[in-house]
Amino acid sequence: MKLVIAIVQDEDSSRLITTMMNEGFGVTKLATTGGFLKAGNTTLLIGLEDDKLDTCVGLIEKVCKSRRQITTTTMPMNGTASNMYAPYPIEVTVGGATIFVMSVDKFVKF
Ligand code: 2BA
Repeated sequence: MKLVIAIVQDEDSSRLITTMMNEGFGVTKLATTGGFLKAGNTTLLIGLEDDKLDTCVGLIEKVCKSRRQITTTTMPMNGTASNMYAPYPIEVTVGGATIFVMSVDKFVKF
């Protein structure tokens, strides 16, 4: 058995959960926050049999789109005191999805 941990964008999460449920997967949704953008994203926990892994990853890939986002970082200002920083816009491409697959030693339900 495997546990899939999939970090996806909030915009894709409802459609992905509906798709996964319709295909018979069990899904738990966690509201999470990305460390870099410090913006909300969604983490899904999906427990499944090994032979369903490719189907699961394929569904995630089909539903989740990558998007560009502008964020601001700071850079040191030349010619000023060393503790002065200026805001600086950067563009990042946010997944798709970030997927971790873990082997499950034991699965128990009461
Ligand atoms: P965030 O950490 O908010 O990152 C959002 C996007 O910002 C990333 O998209 C990436 O394109 C960019 N980014 C992240 N760190 C960066 C850095 N140090 N410099 C420049 N750009 C950077 P994704 O790679 O698609 O990641 C989307 C979200 O997936 C992340 O949100 C984070 O919540 C999660 N994630 C990604 N890689 C992870 C990992 N190795 N472990 C745990 N969570 C991860």
